[in-house]
Amino acid sequence: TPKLKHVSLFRSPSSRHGMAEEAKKLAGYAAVDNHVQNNQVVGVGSGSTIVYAVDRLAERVRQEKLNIVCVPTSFQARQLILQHGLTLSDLDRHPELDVAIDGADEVDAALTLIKGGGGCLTQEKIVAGCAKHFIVIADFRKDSSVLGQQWKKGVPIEVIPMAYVPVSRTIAKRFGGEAVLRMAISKAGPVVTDNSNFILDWKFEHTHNWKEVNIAIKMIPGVVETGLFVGMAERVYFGMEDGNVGVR
Ligand code: ABF
Repeated sequence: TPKLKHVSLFRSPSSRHGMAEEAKKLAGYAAVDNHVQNNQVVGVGSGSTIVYAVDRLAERVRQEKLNIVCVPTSFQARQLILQHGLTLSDLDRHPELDVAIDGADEVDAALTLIKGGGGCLTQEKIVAGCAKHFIVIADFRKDSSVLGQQWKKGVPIEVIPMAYVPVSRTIAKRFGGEAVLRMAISKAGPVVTDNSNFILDWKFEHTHNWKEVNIAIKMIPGVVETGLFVGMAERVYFGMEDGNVGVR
């Protein structure tokens, strides 16, 4: 049999993808090191960047014997907390959090965020809203002066399933662009959130007053939550391509 040539499934660490992974780690570690202390209740976000933050949190809990309680923002976050042997709680027992740490899809100059690319926006916003400090972690690809420059998939909006058509039509009519039902990768059906709802991705055509649009969209009957996080993030850590951490 001819010897198979070794083909790596992973891209080299010098690729943009490899750099982004390093950058996520830098951001996650910085947030945990700068904002988590003993005896705190910590909100745990969702996505791939938060995985590094939870790694670091678990490491510190072990090494420094910290007493930390974690509140998840999704099923994924819950699994991460359990897999790392951290203490799992919820908002019934811990409605006030010291800090919440989460990723984002895009961050603008005013710290307005688009979140929900992973579909967990509603629980993420609830947990962030219960935290004294909401800290965001991201790699350099999420850094933007104006929303829409980096993240091209639009603003995720969680909707009650029976309302997705009227909500989509209302958004397009009032704010322009189009709000498209997010389908599962298999295309067999729509993405269903942890709350058993659907997601519309609103592909906006131009920049808006995000504070006003966020409120206006939330008032449309059938909308559960938007992925616009306005005035919530206190600090954002960006892992940079050069190995540094940028803070905004
Ligand atoms: C969550 O995960 C989301 O709000 C956002 O959509 C996403 C960011 O994921 P990643 O860290 O993988 O880019 O925080």
